[in-house]
Amino acid sequence: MRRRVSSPQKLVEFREFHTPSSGIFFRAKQRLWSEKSAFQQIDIIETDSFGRVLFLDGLVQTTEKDEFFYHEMLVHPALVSHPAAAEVLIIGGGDGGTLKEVLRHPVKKAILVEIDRRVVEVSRKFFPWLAPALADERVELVIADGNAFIQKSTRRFDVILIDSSDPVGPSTVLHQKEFYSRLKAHLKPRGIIAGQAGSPLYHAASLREKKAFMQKMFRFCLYYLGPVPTYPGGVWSFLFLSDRVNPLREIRKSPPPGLRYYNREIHRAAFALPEFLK
Ligand code: AG3
Repeated sequence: MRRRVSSPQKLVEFREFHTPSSGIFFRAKQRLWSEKSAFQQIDIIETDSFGRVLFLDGLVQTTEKDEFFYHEMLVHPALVSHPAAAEVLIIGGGDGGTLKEVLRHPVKKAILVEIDRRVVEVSRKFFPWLAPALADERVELVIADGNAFIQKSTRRFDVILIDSSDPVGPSTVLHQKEFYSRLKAHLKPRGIIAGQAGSPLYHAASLREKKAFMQKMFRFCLYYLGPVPTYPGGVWSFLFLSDRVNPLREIRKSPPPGLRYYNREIHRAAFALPEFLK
């Protein structure tokens, strides 16, 4: 059931509810794509305020205007802390924003494991960064369930990035203990895992739960924060995990050129947590 809507039509509003009585809306100048894939509802709209916006099952995943807040903060704290990341695994992130940030670093290999082929195909069409990223010879695209991939694979990585959906819903498994212990077995000795961990305001229970089991699993287990204007609550959390690398001690390298959000000062500041999170 695929529907390409190419002619401008009357303005449609897309809304994501963050609670039963609040949320965010976008007025679509144009609906660029709408499809029910085998896994989820995929919508892309064109807006005046945020450019192209991708929704999966009605939840905002990425917008052209603010994607860099999220993608830079997911990727660079780990890649700048690692002394020499050569092999990087990305779980999820079929829209390619995370991949594009990884490729700014001199990595040898970046594997993107996305469960829904259609997210990649549609994003490739509508987001300008994805096609060049996929054409990069360092990139390998695997269409598979991240959890299944990691159970089968025997490869080890310097950095593993988890660009999943919210900690509630179909992505739940990607936020659980079993998944992380499997990931850990695929890390090289100085390896780092960084993952998106949801909204500190709306997913507080998940953040608490995760911290409880992660700190038993990794010597360094730290949340860090960054703003993402179009995500629930506007402030987003990320988790940094490693047995060897302390992100506050080891800012090993300069950030790659051309970034719009992340820098050394942001790196340090992002690990400062408000009282309610501590
Ligand atoms: N992954 C995290 C999306 C979470 C947004 N949640 C929400 N809108 N309720 C985004 C994928 C971008 N590469």
